[in-house]
Amino acid sequence: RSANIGVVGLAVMGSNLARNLASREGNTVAVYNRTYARTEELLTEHPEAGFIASETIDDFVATLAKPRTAIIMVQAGKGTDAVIEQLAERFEPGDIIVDGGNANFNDTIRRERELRERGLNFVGTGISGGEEGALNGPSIMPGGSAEAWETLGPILKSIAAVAEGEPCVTHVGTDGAGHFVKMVHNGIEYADMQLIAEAYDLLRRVGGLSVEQLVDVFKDWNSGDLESYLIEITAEVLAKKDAETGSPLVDVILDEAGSKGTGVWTVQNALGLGIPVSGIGEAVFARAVSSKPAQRGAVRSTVTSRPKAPEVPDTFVDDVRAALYASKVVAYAQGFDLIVAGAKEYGWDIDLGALAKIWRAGCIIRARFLNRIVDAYATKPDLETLLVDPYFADAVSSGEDAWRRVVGIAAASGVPAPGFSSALAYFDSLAADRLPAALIQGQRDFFGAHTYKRVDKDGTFHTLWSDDRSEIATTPSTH
Ligand code: NBP
Repeated sequence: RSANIGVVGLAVMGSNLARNLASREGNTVAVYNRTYARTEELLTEHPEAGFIASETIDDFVATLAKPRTAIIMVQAGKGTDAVIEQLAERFEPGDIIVDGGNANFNDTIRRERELRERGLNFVGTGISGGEEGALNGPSIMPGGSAEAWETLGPILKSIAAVAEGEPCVTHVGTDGAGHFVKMVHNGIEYADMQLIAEAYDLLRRVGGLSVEQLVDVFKDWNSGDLESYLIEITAEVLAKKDAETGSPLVDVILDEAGSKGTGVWTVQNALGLGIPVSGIGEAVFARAVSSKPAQRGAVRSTVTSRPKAPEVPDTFVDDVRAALYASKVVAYAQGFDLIVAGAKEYGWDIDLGALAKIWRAGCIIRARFLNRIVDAYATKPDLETLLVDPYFADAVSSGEDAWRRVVGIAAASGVPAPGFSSALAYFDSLAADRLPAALIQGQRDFFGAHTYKRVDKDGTFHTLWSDDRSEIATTPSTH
């Protein structure tokens, strides 16, 4: 008996992915884990899967039919490098090594190049959906060569989530493209979660809603434009009572948010590429602020009075919903801008509409909203920003007054809403006739002779600030 696909790494993600593969018609799955006890556990618990298990990597490789195809699901970083090397030493030209872990796309670019030089196919693939997704259908974002996609595509299609009849997997682009978009996916997830958290906080602390009422609000929102996995689980988390105290669980969870790094990577790369992903940035920073108990305690004890919450309009719940929606549009617009910039920088041909399609199911940011993004790019593939797509432009402008009211109320009541307010500032920056960047250019010219351009003629100019303050042209006008 031989296997058409193998899985290396049988912790929670790998064993669930292996079970998912085994449950699909036509797949025979080989499995291997460094520590054999884990393999035995999987075999005992899931005899129905018909796994071909191996105790050694040599035996594992020997059970794979050619071209050999193995998916690695081990800890990102050194563990992944170690397993890649073990497989590469045993694989032959044309075989395919897939890394389904949360690799940094720069590592994926390097690994792909090194393995290509050895005649092997390497496919770094983003897999989203957590444990549940791995088992029942994740959203899958593979990079790598078109040749590898030919073999791997049908296998991945067989296990992916399905949205409106289509499997949530597409060949995103070459080498690191898959892991790059998975990184941005996670960044958008951070922004989305932060915005939902701000909506909750404002409605509770300023709007005076109880946690029980908030459960209903989020359930209601989940039946409209905001319908999404994250809104749905928000209602579930809020509805959960702590068994020990009887309080809502959210009130006994320590308010310090952790992270595993993909949000930070997204922002670091955006900074390098000059893309303002302020929504994702604020979300990463908000988690960082929350995790500074000493600073928070010090400031809390210094601040003697907090603003009194202002009166809120009767429409406050709807206002917050509109602010959330508009801010979410901004966060996604920024995330897609980053993907466009990454594609240009690294030479990937990424179909943004196809990407929005594969995020409609299986992954953490799955949402009804993504259909609108699919439509936007179908109408205009080279859209300057999602904000100018007619549907989104209308959604933002119809919620604009409410968005401004909410940001104003948040500031007046001392409830932090960095996601809502920075999204509004970003929108206002893009919409402004003139920006104070003109003054910044003047300052830069003053202290560093960095020059400036003029609105009324071509060329580059400098004012002789430390001389007679006359203006000189530093490059000849093109006229
Ligand atoms: P972990 O990230 O906890 O990794 C545990 C696995 O890595 C075990 O199989 C372990 O083998 C293996 N491993 C390690 Br650690 N070092 C190794 C080495 N040097 N050589 C061989 N194997 C090694 O597992 P996970 O949570 O299932 O995640 C797997 C991958 O999927 C990660 O890259 C993760 O970032 C990614 N991911 C996770 C999620 C999620 O929701 N958890 C979602 C999406 C993606 P052992 O049993 O012998 O120790």
